[in-house]
Amino acid sequence: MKKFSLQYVSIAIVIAYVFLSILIISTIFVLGGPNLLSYLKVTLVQGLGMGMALTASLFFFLRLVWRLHAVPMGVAMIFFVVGAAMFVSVSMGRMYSLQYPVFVNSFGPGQGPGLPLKNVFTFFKNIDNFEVVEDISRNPNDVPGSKVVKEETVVSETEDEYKEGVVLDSLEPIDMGDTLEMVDESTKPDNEGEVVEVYLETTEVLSEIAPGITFNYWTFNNTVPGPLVRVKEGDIVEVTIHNKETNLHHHNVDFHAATGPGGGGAVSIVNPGETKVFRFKAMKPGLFVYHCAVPNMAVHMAHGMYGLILVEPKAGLPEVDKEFYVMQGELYTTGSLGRMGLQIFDAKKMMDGVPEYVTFNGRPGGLAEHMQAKVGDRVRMYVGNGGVAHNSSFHIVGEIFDTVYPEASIGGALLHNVQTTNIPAGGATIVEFEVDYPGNYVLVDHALMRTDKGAWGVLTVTGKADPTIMDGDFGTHNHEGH
Ligand SMILES: [Cu+2]
Repeated sequence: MKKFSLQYVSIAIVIAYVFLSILIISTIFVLGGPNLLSYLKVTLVQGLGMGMALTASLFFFLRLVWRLHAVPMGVAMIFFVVGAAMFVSVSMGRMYSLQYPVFVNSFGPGQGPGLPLKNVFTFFKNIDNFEVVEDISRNPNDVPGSKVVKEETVVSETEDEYKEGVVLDSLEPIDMGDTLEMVDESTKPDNEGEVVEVYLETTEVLSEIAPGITFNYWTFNNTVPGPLVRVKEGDIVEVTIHNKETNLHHHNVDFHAATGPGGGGAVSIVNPGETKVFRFKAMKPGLFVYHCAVPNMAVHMAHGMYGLILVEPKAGLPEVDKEFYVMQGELYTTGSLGRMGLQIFDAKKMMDGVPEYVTFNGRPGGLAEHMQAKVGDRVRMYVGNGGVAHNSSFHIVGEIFDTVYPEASIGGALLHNVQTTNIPAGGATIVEFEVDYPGNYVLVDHALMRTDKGAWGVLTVTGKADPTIMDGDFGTHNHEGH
């Protein structure tokens, strides 16, 4: 009799496993069709394998308890399992709500970093509505020209033309609530800056971190980082922010170049499909980060929502031959480095500050083959750090920075002859150097294991080699060895 019932239990376990597997696969199919199945195939194989192993171990365990033929031994076994479960669950913390990952709590002012389970399902259900972006990486050559008119080329403007640029009352007034008293415009001196229009579209898209590894990036204008905005000191920056209709989250933008609540974040929160316009005056020169700042801020930044705004001083920056735009960032994925398939954002890893990927311009290899210069060129790089956890020890292998604008401060003391410069999370730097010798120069975060996580780029310099600068045999070194 006992033998029979054990067999029944074993069969029931196997049937339950098969039934559960079919249920999971059909749920995924119903939610997101064949596309979602294909994105999740690696996870499915792993999940089914784990299910098989658990089913078998449950089977073994039951057999073992049965074989002991002694009630006290059976009770002791059950005590062991329950005790172990109690110990493990307590050390993981309390589960607060249905979210992914399950055990992430927050003491921050806003919403915690875990993704509510319903958002995960909504994402799967809408997977076919998301735009697939072929290359998420912003081209580092994408640097707009300076708007500063240098002294010698200034053409005298008539007063009318001069004032035309400043049309402050052409827009709806910004609703600041009852608490703010606005300064009477007529009592202020004439604004001398131009109005510079900036269009930012917040998007949630699918793109590859590396071939076969897909991530749901959140961006400004479909690239990471968002566009480099270039204005000059005193300009009025008029930002139009549109949140794409297919998005699942609200977004906004906080400009570190702005002075006022939330750097504009307070007046730019947009729901999917919504558009808002706001203005700020670029009061201080420098290279500043902008980023999405709706709760949970770190979650939005860790999906790729950051970029840089350059506020040039009134006199402009010195002329250079080449300018590049680079921004470091981190990606926190549930799958470990190199794991194929669709990667879900991992809030626990973000809270712990352990990114799977560290990137220059959105993905590993994002800068590859994009940056070129000739021997003798003066090069300037605008380099930012979206973080969200780590400072960058920015360095170019084989170069020395002639000039560093530390922490991207313009108007303060400059540094000269610098090897590695620090870029805080949510900060930037400007480096300038002349390229003297042809070859490949690798950009790194000198916390060098991060190159293995994706943080590298190459500046290729062409031209004649001067043997007085470096001389030797470049042909025989075997790079395969260590
Ligand atoms: Cu956002």
